[in-house]
Amino acid sequence: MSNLNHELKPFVLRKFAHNKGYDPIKWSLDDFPKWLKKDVIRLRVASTSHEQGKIMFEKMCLSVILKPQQFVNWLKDDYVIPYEHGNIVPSTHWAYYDYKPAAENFTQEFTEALSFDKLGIKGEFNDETIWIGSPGAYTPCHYDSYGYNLHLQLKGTKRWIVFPPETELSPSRIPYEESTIYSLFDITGGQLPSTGPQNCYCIYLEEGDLLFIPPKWWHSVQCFKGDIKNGGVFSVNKWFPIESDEKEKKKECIVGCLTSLINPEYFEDDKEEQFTNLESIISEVFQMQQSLDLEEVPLNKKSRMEDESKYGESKMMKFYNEYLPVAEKLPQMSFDELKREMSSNHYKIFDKKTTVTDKEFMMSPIVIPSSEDVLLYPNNIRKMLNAFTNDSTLEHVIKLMQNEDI
Ligand SMILES: O=C(O)CCC(=O)C(=O)O
Ligand SMILES: [Fe+2]
Repeated sequence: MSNLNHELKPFVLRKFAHNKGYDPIKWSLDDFPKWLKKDVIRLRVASTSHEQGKIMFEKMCLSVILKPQQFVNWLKDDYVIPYEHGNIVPSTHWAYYDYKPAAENFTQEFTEALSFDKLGIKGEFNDETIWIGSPGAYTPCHYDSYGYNLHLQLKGTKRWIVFPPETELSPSRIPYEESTIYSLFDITGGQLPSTGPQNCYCIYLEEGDLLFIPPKWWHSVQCFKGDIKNGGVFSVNKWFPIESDEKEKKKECIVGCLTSLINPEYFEDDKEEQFTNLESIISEVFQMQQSLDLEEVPLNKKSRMEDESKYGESKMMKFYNEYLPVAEKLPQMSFDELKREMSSNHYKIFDKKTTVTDKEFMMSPIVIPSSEDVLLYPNNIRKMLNAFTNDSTLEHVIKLMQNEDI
């Protein structure tokens, strides 16, 4: 990344949606079924009792398929999800309809009305992403490979814990998700590293607030308070591309290939065909890059994109400089304060050793994980994969791969 933006900090613009007269801020979650173009939805479900150290990655949650109206009713406590060990209700479990590309799942009318263009923030693609959850639902700590992020809160309240990129949070590509680098620290359970910088930022996003997250900042996000009428926590975000994404795409391609090579499930299929696929993916990405390299110029001098101020880092800087003077900075928090924040309020966090007999814990039906992806890999394999997919390893690999002599 160029040094143009290494000093960027996250900020929040309170009531941005209201100030911009953004229509969706007035919508009701009751209309959720009307917005969708699908008859059923898939939710990620887990217990609101958080066992310390057990990060509820997607594959560890229960996957539940509901009709959209059932989800709306469930959020209001007017419907129960039947499950073999007892009913799933919002007081014992959370549910998250998360990470859903708007264009793929919602009607054109909805997608257009929700576009960030309507906030005066024009983007190159229509790739707004939708998140609707109940209090307690969370996305484990991670950073995103591409671009910078604008996240807009529409209903309810969400807590964001944000860490600078240099924080030593044990990045891992297991469990694998394209363009997501997870931390192995259970931030939701208040577990934090004892080495490296010991500070983070913590903010509660309320209805209408827009959060700016600079490239590569870690974040741990949890639905906190549901909308008064509907019980849901609803937000929409968009990642805006920057020039260095081209290089990130190559890294992601290599990570995808390495991960699939060691994934046990992968070996069950026809190996030969898989390897041919991997080879063609790699050469496609690198060929694409070669043609870009020919016209490559230093990115901070001249953008490949036709209108410099419209896309990429210069667009980000324009947005940053325009809004920083009116923005609210995220309050800084020491790790000790964060631990207190996580243990003091809101959610039940249990230490496995000391609370097995806790009544509340026993009464809450524990969701059986569908598959514990993280545990599928022996420790050494996980370590090896993370070493090979470490950012500086990948930088070096790309240099070597571009060297025609080898
Ligand atoms: O809202 C969430 O649960 C996660 C959001 C997120 O990771 C993002 O906007 O990049
Ligand atoms: Fe993210």
